[in-house]
Amino acid sequence: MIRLHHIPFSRSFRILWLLEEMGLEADLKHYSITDGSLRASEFKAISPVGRVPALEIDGKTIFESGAIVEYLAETRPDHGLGRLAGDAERVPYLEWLGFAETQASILASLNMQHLFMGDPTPAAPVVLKLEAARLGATLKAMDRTLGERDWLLESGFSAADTMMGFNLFSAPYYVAMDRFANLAAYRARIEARPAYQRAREKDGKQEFYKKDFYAVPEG
Ligand SMILES: N[C@@H](CCC(=O)N[C@@H](CS)C(=O)NCC(=O)O)C(=O)O
Repeated sequence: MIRLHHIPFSRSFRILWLLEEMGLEADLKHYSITDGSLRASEFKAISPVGRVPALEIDGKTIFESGAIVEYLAETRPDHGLGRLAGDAERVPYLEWLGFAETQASILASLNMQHLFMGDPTPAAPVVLKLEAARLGATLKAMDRTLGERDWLLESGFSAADTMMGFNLFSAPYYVAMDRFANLAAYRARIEARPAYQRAREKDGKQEFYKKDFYAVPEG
């Protein structure tokens, strides 16, 4: 039995999508970011700071999406989605796995300030502006790469692309994407993948974003 601890539209979608790419069926255990379920002691025993994703598989429980992606790619090499030690693209593969979390940490900060902080702790416009600009810089770097190839790696689709299954879908809430034509084409290629489509059908309804775009407030 494989069980994915999951919140719709969050980083756990990366794993849901990768499992679909590998044809692995998982039981989904749903949480909400606001109802306290991530703070329950049973979940903290699985994920020490109460974050998703966590994956139960092969008699192990694994937290951290990058570690889960790498574990799945290494233990299921027949799918060819990892770039294992010795592969010519091992270094860019690892770079993109890490890059995804650099980018996601900016998104998490924007989510926290725009969506989850209440009135007693208003977000500083200058910080929001800086974070949106830093996010834009990461998107520009990706857009440049994707002008040269269809997927993050020259050799083709890999598990590194599934790490973007959170980032690329959250970023448009904070950064106008119309200046990133290559990213738009990349997103369309992602959305055309049957495994991605199956994962979205299983994902569930996102509960964070109430507007289409969160502009930097005046101040
Ligand atoms: N680096 C971790 C980050 C996990 C993470 O922060 N997940 C978010 C959802 S995208 C979460 O569970 N947040 C709950 C919280 O911050 O309380 C990973 O990639 O798995």
